[in-house]
Amino acid sequence: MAEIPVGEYLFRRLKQIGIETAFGVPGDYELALLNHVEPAGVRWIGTPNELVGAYAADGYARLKGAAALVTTFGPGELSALCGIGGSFCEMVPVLHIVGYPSFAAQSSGRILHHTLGDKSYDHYVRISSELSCATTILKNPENAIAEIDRVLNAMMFHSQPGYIGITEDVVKTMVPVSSLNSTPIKMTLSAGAEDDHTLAAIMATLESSRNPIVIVDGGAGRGSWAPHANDLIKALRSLHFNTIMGKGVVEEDEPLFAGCYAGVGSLPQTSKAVEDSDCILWLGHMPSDFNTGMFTDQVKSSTIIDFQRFQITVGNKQFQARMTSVLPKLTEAIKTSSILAKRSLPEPVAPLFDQVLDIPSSIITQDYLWPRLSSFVKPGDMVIAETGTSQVGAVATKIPKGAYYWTQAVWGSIGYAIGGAIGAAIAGKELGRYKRVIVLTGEGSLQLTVQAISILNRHGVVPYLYTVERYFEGWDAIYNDVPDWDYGGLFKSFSPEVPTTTFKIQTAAELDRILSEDGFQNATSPQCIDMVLDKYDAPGGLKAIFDYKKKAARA
Ligand SMILES: Cc1ncc(C[n+]2csc(CCOP(=O)(O)OP(=O)(O)O)c2C)c(N)n1
Repeated sequence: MAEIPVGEYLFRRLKQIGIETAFGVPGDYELALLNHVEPAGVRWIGTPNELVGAYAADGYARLKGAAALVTTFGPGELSALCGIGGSFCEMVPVLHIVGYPSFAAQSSGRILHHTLGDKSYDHYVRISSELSCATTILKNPENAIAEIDRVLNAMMFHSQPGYIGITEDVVKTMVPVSSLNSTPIKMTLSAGAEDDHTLAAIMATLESSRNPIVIVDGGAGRGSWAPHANDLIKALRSLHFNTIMGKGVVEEDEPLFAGCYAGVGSLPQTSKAVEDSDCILWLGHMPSDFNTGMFTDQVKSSTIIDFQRFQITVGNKQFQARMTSVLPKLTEAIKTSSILAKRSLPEPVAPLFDQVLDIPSSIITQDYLWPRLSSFVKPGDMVIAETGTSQVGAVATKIPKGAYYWTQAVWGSIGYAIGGAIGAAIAGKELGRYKRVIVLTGEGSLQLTVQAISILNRHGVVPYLYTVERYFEGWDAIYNDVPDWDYGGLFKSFSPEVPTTTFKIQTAAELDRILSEDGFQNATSPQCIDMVLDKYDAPGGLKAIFDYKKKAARA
């Protein structure tokens, strides 16, 4: 009977579910495991630290459906946890694999490095259990395969991180190679118990509604249901919207796309159309602060049909139904409904993108910047917007069909964008679908994980746009000051072997010129735009939210 080591089994299992690259940082407890990465046909990409590795894994999983991060026991794994927390709350399946000291060492009664000095080895898995849908430490070679498969199945089922701790000795234990083929990891959700009842309830509500709309949000992950969202929208022929978190799931160059809904942070015509609707098909509804214009949304809950991964709520009735299986059935039911077929098309609502832009005479304004990027972003681009100004501003940047956009709207951890871009760049290449990587970030955020540039520079074109934002509080406070860095110098020194170009610009005319140049648009080496904006400026949506909040506080 042919056999392979458990370590190789693990990485070959990952390859079977589409993971072709593993990210991480080596450590001595993990080296025995890392020897099995390449023999399993998986590529290793080392990252400058574990936090960047976790962000990279998250970016990779968003495109490829799952990712792996490998760290060492204690300091290594704990350094990754901010990234894993983001993957947990935003429903991104990342497998966190941690190399543990051997059982012989653990039972020696000596104090080992990377422990808390108390000869105890289960503190860290307990911490990680709060951020994972399933955890295991492989202790017994007899059930190592079953445990690996249990965690992987849970990770794909819940679309959240899993954790596998693996000791240096178990890594080497031999297992039958045939186990790889006996029971495949389940990659899709089966139908829910009440899918048919749910469909009937949705259709009854839809057919009796006057002006149904669709809002595509991000609260239910994306991987499994997003491919069905465009079909639904095309069949229903209603106005459709996205949210800050859901931006990028469906095409924005459709005539019935009507903007991003974020409470008072939306365009007036967008919020009116949403708030006047009597039936909202809300895919992955996530009513979090950043996603609702700081809770300034004004939608009657009775109008919402709320689609989540494991349940759908119609009116006040919650069904045990699976969004993934209900959406395609709903599309078919809409196509064959004679009542819906009689409906005329709604009046389009302008989502802001198509305005003619006057170039401001001097400084780059936020009102100019974000819509101007629309004509720069092309099909085949990956665009990531950092938490903060970029995330809110990018609402006014059109994402065309064939481009991939995302942002971390709930977790909101600064420094994520540049790390997430690494994973996306690798995944985009593996998929053969994406080419340029566009990172929209602020300088405070960039400074948090700036070493990521050294990895990213090897993987495509990267404009960085940076701003300073102090709209929330403390307009002149020292805590809002960020040290001045020479980004061009950094960009070069992080990867001396790659030619890089940095533009330091202050005016809208300069920005317009650079974005229009063929050489910039089709660059084959990394590009960085280091951009100065007015200290007190902010995207229109952000201004509207904070003006509204200030007025409400005074009332
Ligand atoms: C890991 C982490 N630390 C701190 C914060 C709090 N925080 C939110 S925005 C921000 C400043 C970001 O600066 P910059 O990137 O320049 O933001 P921009 O002006 O572009 O909004 C900070 C520190 C956070 N969200 N995440």
